[in-house]
Amino acid sequence: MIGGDLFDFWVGPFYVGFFGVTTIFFASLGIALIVYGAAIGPTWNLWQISINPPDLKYGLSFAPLKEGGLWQVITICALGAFVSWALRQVEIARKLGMGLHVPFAFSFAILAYFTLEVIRPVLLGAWGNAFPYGIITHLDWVSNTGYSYGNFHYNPVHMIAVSFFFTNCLALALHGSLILSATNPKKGETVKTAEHENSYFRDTIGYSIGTLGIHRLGMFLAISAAFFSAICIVISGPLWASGWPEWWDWWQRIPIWK
Ligand code: UQ2
Repeated sequence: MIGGDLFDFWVGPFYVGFFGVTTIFFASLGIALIVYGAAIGPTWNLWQISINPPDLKYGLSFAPLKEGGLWQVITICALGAFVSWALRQVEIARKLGMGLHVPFAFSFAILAYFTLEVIRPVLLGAWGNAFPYGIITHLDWVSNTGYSYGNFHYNPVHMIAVSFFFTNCLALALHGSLILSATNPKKGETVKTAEHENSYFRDTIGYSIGTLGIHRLGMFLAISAAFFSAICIVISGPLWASGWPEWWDWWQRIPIWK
Protein backbone atom coordinates (compact mmCIF):
# COMPACT_ATOMS: atom_id res chain seq x y z
CA MET A 1 0.00 0.00 0.00
CA ILE A 2 2.98 2.30 0.69
CA GLY A 3 6.44 2.20 -0.91
CA GLY A 4 5.46 0.47 -4.15
CA ASP A 5 7.80 -2.44 -4.88
CA LEU A 6 10.46 -1.23 -2.44
CA PHE A 7 9.48 -3.53 0.43
CA ASP A 8 7.80 -6.17 -1.72
CA PHE A 9 10.00 -9.12 -0.71
CA TRP A 10 10.28 -11.99 1.72
CA VAL A 11 12.81 -12.78 4.45
CA GLY A 12 12.65 -16.54 4.72
CA PRO A 13 8.95 -17.37 5.14
CA PHE A 14 8.03 -13.81 6.18
CA TYR A 15 6.53 -11.26 3.83
CA VAL A 16 8.12 -7.88 4.68
CA GLY A 17 6.25 -4.97 3.04
CA PHE A 18 6.19 -1.37 4.32
CA PHE A 19 4.16 -2.34 7.38
CA GLY A 20 6.45 -5.26 8.16
CA VAL A 21 9.22 -2.67 8.48
CA THR A 22 7.12 -0.34 10.67
CA THR A 23 6.02 -3.29 12.84
CA ILE A 24 9.65 -4.34 13.43
CA PHE A 25 10.59 -0.70 14.11
CA PHE A 26 7.91 -0.04 16.74
CA ALA A 27 8.15 -3.48 18.33
CA SER A 28 11.97 -3.34 18.62
CA LEU A 29 11.98 0.19 20.01
CA GLY A 30 9.17 -0.65 22.45
CA ILE A 31 10.88 -3.82 23.69
CA ALA A 32 14.23 -2.00 24.02
CA LEU A 33 12.54 0.69 26.13
CA ILE A 34 10.85 -1.95 28.30
CA VAL A 35 14.26 -3.58 28.92
CA TYR A 36 15.75 -0.14 29.67
CA GLY A 37 12.87 0.55 32.07
CA ALA A 38 13.52 -2.79 33.77
CA ALA A 39 17.25 -2.00 33.99
CA ILE A 40 16.69 1.30 35.82
CA GLY A 41 14.00 -0.30 37.97
CA PRO A 42 14.39 -1.93 41.40
CA THR A 43 14.17 -5.60 40.36
CA TRP A 44 15.07 -8.19 37.74
CA ASN A 45 12.44 -10.55 39.11
CA LEU A 46 10.39 -11.16 35.97
CA TRP A 47 7.12 -11.23 37.91
CA GLN A 48 7.79 -7.90 39.64
CA ILE A 49 9.23 -5.81 36.80
CA SER A 50 6.85 -2.92 36.02
CA ILE A 51 6.84 0.10 33.73
CA ASN A 52 4.36 2.44 35.38
CA PRO A 53 2.29 5.25 33.88
CA PRO A 54 2.90 8.79 35.27
CA ASP A 55 1.51 9.86 38.63
CA LEU A 56 -2.01 11.35 38.51
CA LYS A 57 -0.49 14.81 39.26
CA TYR A 58 0.97 14.93 35.72
CA GLY A 59 -2.56 14.83 34.27
CA LEU A 60 -2.45 14.44 30.50
CA SER A 61 0.95 16.09 30.02
CA PHE A 62 4.27 14.48 29.07
CA ALA A 63 6.02 13.18 32.16
CA PRO A 64 9.79 12.97 32.75
CA LEU A 65 11.18 9.77 31.21
CA LYS A 66 11.84 8.07 34.55
CA GLU A 67 8.50 9.16 36.03
CA GLY A 68 6.11 7.65 33.51
CA GLY A 69 7.51 9.20 30.32
CA LEU A 70 8.95 5.82 29.45
CA TRP A 71 5.48 4.31 29.80
CA GLN A 72 4.12 7.00 27.47
CA VAL A 73 6.72 6.34 24.74
CA ILE A 74 6.25 2.56 25.12
CA THR A 75 2.49 3.02 24.72
CA ILE A 76 3.05 4.95 21.48
CA CYS A 77 5.36 2.14 20.30
CA ALA A 78 2.76 -0.49 21.21
CA LEU A 79 0.02 1.29 19.29
CA GLY A 80 2.42 1.85 16.37
CA ALA A 81 3.22 -1.87 16.32
CA PHE A 82 -0.42 -3.00 16.68
CA VAL A 83 -1.70 -0.67 13.95
CA SER A 84 1.25 -1.61 11.71
CA TRP A 85 0.35 -5.27 12.22
CA ALA A 86 -3.30 -4.61 11.27
CA LEU A 87 -2.20 -2.78 8.11
CA ARG A 88 0.20 -5.65 7.32
CA GLN A 89 -2.80 -7.96 7.54
CA VAL A 90 -4.70 -5.65 5.15
CA GLU A 91 -1.79 -5.60 2.71
CA ILE A 92 -1.38 -9.39 2.64
CA ALA A 93 -5.14 -10.02 2.43
CA ARG A 94 -5.32 -7.63 -0.54
CA LYS A 95 -2.38 -9.26 -2.31
CA LEU A 96 -4.15 -12.61 -1.96
CA GLY A 97 -7.49 -11.19 -3.11
CA MET A 98 -9.09 -12.06 0.24
CA GLY A 99 -11.62 -10.24 2.40
CA LEU A 100 -10.46 -7.97 5.21
CA HIS A 101 -12.06 -10.04 7.99
CA VAL A 102 -8.79 -10.74 9.82
CA PRO A 103 -7.68 -7.08 10.18
CA PHE A 104 -11.30 -6.13 10.94
CA ALA A 105 -11.44 -8.63 13.81
CA PHE A 106 -7.95 -7.71 15.05
CA SER A 107 -9.02 -4.05 15.14
CA PHE A 108 -11.34 -4.89 18.03
CA ALA A 109 -8.37 -6.11 20.07
CA ILE A 110 -6.58 -2.85 19.31
CA LEU A 111 -9.74 -0.93 20.23
CA ALA A 112 -9.89 -2.67 23.62
CA TYR A 113 -6.24 -1.79 24.34
CA PHE A 114 -6.70 1.78 23.06
CA THR A 115 -9.80 2.19 25.25
CA LEU A 116 -7.94 1.10 28.41
CA GLU A 117 -4.71 3.02 27.79
CA VAL A 118 -5.87 6.15 25.94
CA ILE A 119 -9.62 6.83 25.75
CA ARG A 120 -10.46 6.17 29.43
CA PRO A 121 -7.36 7.93 30.87
CA VAL A 122 -8.10 10.96 28.63
CA LEU A 123 -11.76 11.01 29.75
CA LEU A 124 -10.60 10.80 33.38
CA GLY A 125 -7.98 13.50 32.83
CA ALA A 126 -4.74 11.67 33.66
CA TRP A 127 -2.47 9.02 32.16
CA GLY A 128 -2.12 7.72 35.70
CA ASN A 129 -5.46 5.98 35.18
CA ALA A 130 -3.93 3.64 32.60
CA PHE A 131 -2.60 0.20 33.54
CA PRO A 132 1.11 -0.46 34.11
CA TYR A 133 3.25 -2.82 32.02
CA GLY A 134 4.15 -5.61 34.39
CA ILE A 135 3.03 -9.20 34.87
CA ILE A 136 1.84 -8.86 38.50
CA THR A 137 1.29 -5.09 38.44
CA HIS A 138 -1.24 -5.17 35.60
CA LEU A 139 -3.17 -7.83 37.51
CA ASP A 140 -3.08 -5.63 40.64
CA TRP A 141 -4.38 -2.76 38.51
CA VAL A 142 -7.32 -4.85 37.32
CA SER A 143 -8.06 -5.94 40.90
CA ASN A 144 -7.80 -2.40 42.35
CA THR A 145 -9.82 -0.86 39.51
CA GLY A 146 -12.49 -3.51 39.90
CA TYR A 147 -12.79 -3.07 43.67
CA SER A 148 -12.88 0.74 43.38
CA TYR A 149 -16.33 0.21 41.84
CA GLY A 150 -17.39 -2.07 44.70
CA ASN A 151 -18.00 -5.30 42.85
CA PHE A 152 -17.27 -5.12 39.13
CA HIS A 153 -19.39 -8.18 38.40
CA TYR A 154 -22.45 -5.95 38.95
CA ASN A 155 -21.41 -3.82 35.93
CA PRO A 156 -24.16 -4.76 33.43
CA VAL A 157 -21.88 -4.32 30.40
CA HIS A 158 -19.21 -6.46 32.11
CA MET A 159 -21.95 -9.11 32.42
CA ILE A 160 -22.57 -8.90 28.68
CA ALA A 161 -18.84 -9.11 27.90
CA VAL A 162 -18.36 -12.14 30.18
CA SER A 163 -21.37 -13.84 28.59
CA PHE A 164 -19.79 -13.36 25.16
CA PHE A 165 -16.44 -14.77 26.37
CA PHE A 166 -18.17 -17.86 27.82
CA THR A 167 -20.37 -18.36 24.75
CA ASN A 168 -17.27 -17.98 22.56
CA CYS A 169 -15.61 -20.68 24.67
CA LEU A 170 -18.64 -22.97 24.21
CA ALA A 171 -18.74 -22.39 20.45
CA LEU A 172 -15.01 -23.05 20.02
CA ALA A 173 -15.24 -26.21 22.16
CA LEU A 174 -18.20 -27.44 20.07
CA HIS A 175 -16.45 -26.58 16.82
CA GLY A 176 -13.01 -27.91 17.72
CA SER A 177 -14.38 -31.16 19.11
CA LEU A 178 -16.73 -31.62 16.12
CA ILE A 179 -13.90 -31.14 13.61
CA LEU A 180 -11.61 -33.51 15.51
CA SER A 181 -14.36 -36.11 15.84
CA ALA A 182 -14.93 -36.06 12.07
CA THR A 183 -11.22 -36.00 11.22
CA ASN A 184 -10.10 -38.71 13.68
CA PRO A 185 -12.51 -41.66 13.41
CA LYS A 186 -11.65 -44.97 15.01
CA LYS A 187 -9.01 -47.13 13.32
CA GLY A 188 -10.14 -48.56 9.98
CA GLU A 189 -12.92 -45.96 9.52
CA THR A 190 -12.72 -43.27 6.83
CA VAL A 191 -12.44 -39.58 7.70
CA LYS A 192 -15.90 -37.99 7.83
CA THR A 193 -17.07 -34.83 6.04
CA ALA A 194 -19.21 -31.72 6.57
CA GLU A 195 -22.42 -33.69 5.93
CA HIS A 196 -21.62 -35.90 8.92
CA GLU A 197 -20.97 -32.77 11.00
CA ASN A 198 -24.33 -31.33 9.92
CA SER A 199 -26.11 -34.62 10.64
CA TYR A 200 -24.54 -34.90 14.07
CA PHE A 201 -26.01 -31.61 15.26
CA ARG A 202 -29.32 -32.06 13.42
CA ASP A 203 -29.72 -35.44 15.09
CA THR A 204 -28.74 -34.24 18.57
CA ILE A 205 -30.33 -30.78 18.87
CA GLY A 206 -32.35 -30.48 15.65
CA TYR A 207 -30.23 -27.67 14.27
CA SER A 208 -26.91 -27.22 12.50
CA ILE A 209 -25.55 -23.74 11.99
CA GLY A 210 -23.35 -24.97 9.11
CA THR A 211 -19.65 -24.96 8.35
CA LEU A 212 -19.58 -21.32 7.28
CA GLY A 213 -22.10 -20.33 9.96
CA ILE A 214 -20.02 -21.60 12.88
CA HIS A 215 -17.15 -19.37 11.78
CA ARG A 216 -19.46 -16.37 11.38
CA LEU A 217 -20.78 -17.10 14.88
CA GLY A 218 -17.23 -17.42 16.22
CA MET A 219 -16.16 -14.09 14.76
CA PHE A 220 -19.32 -12.40 16.05
CA LEU A 221 -18.86 -13.78 19.57
CA ALA A 222 -15.15 -12.92 19.69
CA ILE A 223 -15.61 -9.39 18.37
CA SER A 224 -18.55 -8.79 20.71
CA ALA A 225 -16.51 -9.98 23.71
CA ALA A 226 -13.75 -7.47 22.92
CA PHE A 227 -16.22 -4.68 22.11
CA PHE A 228 -18.32 -5.01 25.27
CA SER A 229 -15.14 -5.35 27.37
CA ALA A 230 -14.02 -1.98 26.02
CA ILE A 231 -17.44 -0.45 26.73
CA CYS A 232 -17.67 -1.89 30.27
CA ILE A 233 -14.38 -0.30 31.34
CA VAL A 234 -14.79 3.01 29.52
CA ILE A 235 -18.14 3.67 31.25
CA SER A 236 -16.55 2.90 34.64
CA GLY A 237 -15.60 6.32 35.92
CA PRO A 238 -16.47 8.53 32.95
CA LEU A 239 -20.17 7.57 33.02
CA TRP A 240 -20.66 5.83 36.39
CA ALA A 241 -18.42 6.82 39.29
CA SER A 242 -20.17 4.97 42.15
CA GLY A 243 -20.10 1.29 42.96
CA TRP A 244 -21.65 -0.95 40.30
CA PRO A 245 -23.98 -2.70 42.81
CA GLU A 246 -25.66 0.71 43.37
CA TRP A 247 -26.37 1.00 39.67
CA TRP A 248 -29.09 -1.61 40.14
CA ASP A 249 -30.98 0.70 42.55
CA TRP A 250 -33.03 1.81 39.53
CA TRP A 251 -34.72 -1.57 39.85
CA GLN A 252 -35.95 -0.70 43.36
CA ARG A 253 -37.17 2.68 42.14
CA ILE A 254 -39.32 1.66 39.16
CA PRO A 255 -42.88 2.94 39.65
CA ILE A 256 -44.52 -0.46 39.36
CA TRP A 257 -43.45 -1.36 42.95
CA LYS A 258 -45.42 1.62 44.31
C1 UQ2 B 1 -22.49 -26.88 13.44
C2 UQ2 B 1 -21.56 -26.94 12.33
C3 UQ2 B 1 -20.22 -26.84 12.54
C4 UQ2 B 1 -19.70 -26.71 13.89
C5 UQ2 B 1 -20.64 -26.65 14.99
C6 UQ2 B 1 -22.02 -26.72 14.77
C7 UQ2 B 1 -21.83 -28.30 10.45
C8 UQ2 B 1 -18.29 -27.63 11.33
C9 UQ2 B 1 -20.05 -26.48 16.38
C10 UQ2 B 1 -23.01 -26.67 15.92
C11 UQ2 B 1 -23.24 -25.26 16.43
C12 UQ2 B 1 -24.45 -24.75 16.72
C13 UQ2 B 1 -25.71 -25.55 16.57
C14 UQ2 B 1 -24.59 -23.33 17.19
C15 UQ2 B 1 -24.41 -23.26 18.68
C16 UQ2 B 1 -24.74 -21.87 19.16
C17 UQ2 B 1 -24.06 -21.20 20.14
C18 UQ2 B 1 -24.50 -19.82 20.49
C19 UQ2 B 1 -22.91 -21.80 20.87
O1 UQ2 B 1 -23.69 -26.95 13.23
O2 UQ2 B 1 -22.05 -27.10 11.07
O3 UQ2 B 1 -19.40 -26.82 11.44
O4 UQ2 B 1 -18.49 -26.64 14.07
